[in-house]
Amino acid sequence: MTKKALITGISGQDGAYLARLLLEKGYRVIGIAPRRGSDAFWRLRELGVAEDIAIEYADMGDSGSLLRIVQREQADEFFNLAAQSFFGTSWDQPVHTAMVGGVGVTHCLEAIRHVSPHTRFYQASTSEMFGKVQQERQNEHTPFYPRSPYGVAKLYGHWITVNYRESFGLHASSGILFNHESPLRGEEFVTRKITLAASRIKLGLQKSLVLGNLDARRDWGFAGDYVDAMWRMLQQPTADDYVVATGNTASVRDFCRLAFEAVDLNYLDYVKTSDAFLRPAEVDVLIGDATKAQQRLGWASSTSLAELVSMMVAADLHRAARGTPQ
Ligand code: NAP
Ligand code: G4F
Repeated sequence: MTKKALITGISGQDGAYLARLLLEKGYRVIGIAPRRGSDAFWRLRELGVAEDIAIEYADMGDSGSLLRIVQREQADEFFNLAAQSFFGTSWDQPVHTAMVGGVGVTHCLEAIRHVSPHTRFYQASTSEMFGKVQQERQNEHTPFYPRSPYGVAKLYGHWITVNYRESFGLHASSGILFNHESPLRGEEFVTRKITLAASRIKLGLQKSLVLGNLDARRDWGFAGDYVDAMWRMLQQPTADDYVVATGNTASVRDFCRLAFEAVDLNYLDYVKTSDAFLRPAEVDVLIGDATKAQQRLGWASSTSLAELVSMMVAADLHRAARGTPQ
């Protein structure tokens, strides 16, 4: 029997990779998106899957729009990837961030609970919930300490998922994913900002790159690997929460060095810093312990940071040469 999956955040980085993975597995995929401009689905086009996905328009702030889709489709699986996911914007629009990434999760769970309780649910939780880290390596038992309105909203989304699982017996899992990147990453995030700039500088289209905190450290993996972990969570007999990470950490400075080396340049000649890109409260270092995901899901990251950087630089060189940012 063909399985059916609903994906919110279909136009985002993870939405595109997850949709491709599920299509490869023979799923019927229905993407949920807020109505935006005509270019919203460039990632789906880039992966060559845009024509294979049905799009339904709904907003995370509009419970009725989500309820109607959940009721009509009676999907096997529901992946909630929608969020205002940029740390910076979460300080400018904290209430909107909470509505989409926090309360919106409850709208999804309420719809499933009342009109499609057999639907398995995945919540896109985040390592930002660990924020000011309370343990050197963060796992499912590490206390949370979010450092932004985004992290706080996601913490609500995480706990409401746990709560609906425990209260109503829903198959609802929370994936606590560490940073994952790809050529489809939004340009506002530091990795893509760096790979795009290195490519443009190499081609003479840009002179320098201005960043904020070069000493922040992240556990960076490849998004294509991480969506596989999401899928594996929903194939388990019982729902649970899992940390998904590479287990390695590197600084923004390290990422710059690798990206500029990939185009035979020295980042020290081009990278500048400005206080304008510093954050009111920083997450200094993240490093995940994905032992549980390895043991129970059989999942492991299979892309090194160097491979990730060269994949992103290659894509951005191609785009820069073509004259398009995407
Ligand atoms: P992304 O590229 O920013 O995608 C977010 C998606 O949410 C976009 O499709 C966006 O649509 C949609 N969205 C925003 N506001 C919405 C609303 N009001 N109603 C419906 N949809 C809305 O993020 P991503 O990197 O793919 O990440 C996917 C999810 O995983 C997010 O929830 C993120 O917080 C979480 N996460 C990401 C990482 C990471 O490192 N990438 C790590 C941990 C957790 P528009 O573009 O049209 O606004
Ligand atoms: O790339 P970033 O903006 O990602 P951040 O804040 O870690 O959040 C991402 O990963 C989370 C998972 O942990 C997701 F939940 C979230 O949705 C998002 O996908 O920043 C990474 C680091 C920060 O420490 C930041 O201060 O890079 C530092 N940084 C230094 N200069 C910069 C810049 N970040 C950005 N965006 N732009 C800069 O110029």
